[in-house]
Amino acid sequence: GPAPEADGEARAWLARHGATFGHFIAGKFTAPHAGKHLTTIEPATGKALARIAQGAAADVEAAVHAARTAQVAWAKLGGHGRARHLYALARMLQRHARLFAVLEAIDNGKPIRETRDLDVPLAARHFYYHAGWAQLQEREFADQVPIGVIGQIIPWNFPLLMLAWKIAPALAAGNTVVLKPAEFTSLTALLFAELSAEAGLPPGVLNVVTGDGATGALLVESPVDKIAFTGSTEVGRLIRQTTAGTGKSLTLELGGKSPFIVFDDADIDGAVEGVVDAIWFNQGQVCCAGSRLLLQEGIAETFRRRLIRRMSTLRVGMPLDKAIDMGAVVAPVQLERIKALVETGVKEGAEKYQTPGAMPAEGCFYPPTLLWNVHPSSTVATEEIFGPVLVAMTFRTPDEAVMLANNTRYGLAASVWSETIGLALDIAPKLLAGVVWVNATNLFDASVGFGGYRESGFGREGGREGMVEYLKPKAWSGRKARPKA
Ligand code: TXE
Repeated sequence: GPAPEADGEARAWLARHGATFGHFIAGKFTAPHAGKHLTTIEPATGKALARIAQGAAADVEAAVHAARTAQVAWAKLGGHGRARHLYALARMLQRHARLFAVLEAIDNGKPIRETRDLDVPLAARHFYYHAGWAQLQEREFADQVPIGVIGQIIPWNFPLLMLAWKIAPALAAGNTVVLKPAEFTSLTALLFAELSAEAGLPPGVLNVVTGDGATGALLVESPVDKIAFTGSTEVGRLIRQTTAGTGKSLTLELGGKSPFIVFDDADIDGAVEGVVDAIWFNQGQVCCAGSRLLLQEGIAETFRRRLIRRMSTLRVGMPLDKAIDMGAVVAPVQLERIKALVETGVKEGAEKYQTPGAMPAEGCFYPPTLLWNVHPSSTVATEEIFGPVLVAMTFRTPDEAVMLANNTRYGLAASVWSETIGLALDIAPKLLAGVVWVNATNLFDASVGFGGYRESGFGREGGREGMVEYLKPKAWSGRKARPKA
């Protein structure tokens, strides 16, 4: 196979910082006020990778202050001025694409092929796209003003891409940001912040405060004007409670248990490839992963056989190996969670199939897994597993498919597979999901609003609707001044 991607530049960057990082506040690295750090590991080896600062109240306060100070000038710069900065950030990402892709793979455990071909280019695309909105802002959003200072909390599954989804629209609209990356995966955010300063972004426009959930909670309680959160439904609920009655705006992008529905007349091989992408992309750590496979009875057996055959060709291995299909899951705690849920599934009566190939001995590896014959009300059919585990059920009629698909507290995404366009068009509107893909899965674009229904949250990211989340309407009227007597 091809040689593994070289990691020299990423290791050199870590070494230059002594593998120890402060917060990034007002344009520079700042040692944490209380002097506390957390150690992050490399999921593929289990070895210590870096020390990140554990943000305390004084750190959050300093970051919010820096963002507040910078916001007036950033808004005054106007749409055209901000667009120049967003273009510069997009070009910076492209210039350092390799470094970002390698660092992300090392820090998160995901395959280099994915960070190189998806995470980094999609992040760059997000900045280019939102530079366009900044250009149009005065005209397209004439009666709207920026919200102010935004606190943004992101998860570990797409660290750099979620950073882009959060900060590109916020900055385009004239807000400034305090970003709290996930404690497992803060490195690409720190690299981004450092390089954004080199690319000329004014100090205080983007601040990064690292730390665990306690730091996130401090940011939620700080005097920001809005919180934008992506993460677990449980933490989302907490944040909604904390912000209630404070006047802070809020958007939440939470968990999912998205259905992947295959009808008897579907292109079976196409749908099998779709499943691979839906649940084994990014080790299944995708909020909109097609994690519930709903098969119409007539093809269920054929589908099972072809899927298991396809699973046997999937390779699990080291993230920097360009020939692998799946890398490591993000952390030991997530690995244990996945193992426990699969055991529960088996206890509840499911048949378990796993990819038989060898896996690296150390690190957080888990094989592609299929749980067959799962009962719709069982734990594994209802709980988000957030790992490479697919659960399968069957249905007889289209109505039954819709009922099963909607039998969840979530509503992020859904995927429908059929060669009968009339059937697909009949089903799609009945699915309670923010996005429905037909004969496709995991299609993302900066120009399309992404977000959930029900307990998957509210608010949209991307598109015009995503810009609106970072603006507030301002009615503006008055009378002509009287001529002086
Ligand atoms: O998420 P958390 P965890 C789901 C998925 C996964 C489970 C647990 O099912 O198995 O959540 O993951 C910060 N106030 N998703 O525990 O805790 C935290 O530091 C403010 C789905 O890692 O929600 C991190 O930056 N912030 C999901 C971010 O919230 C708090 C992506 C997300 O971590 C906080 C991630 C608090 N009280 C997990 N507690 C998706 N929808 O994509 C934690 N945080």
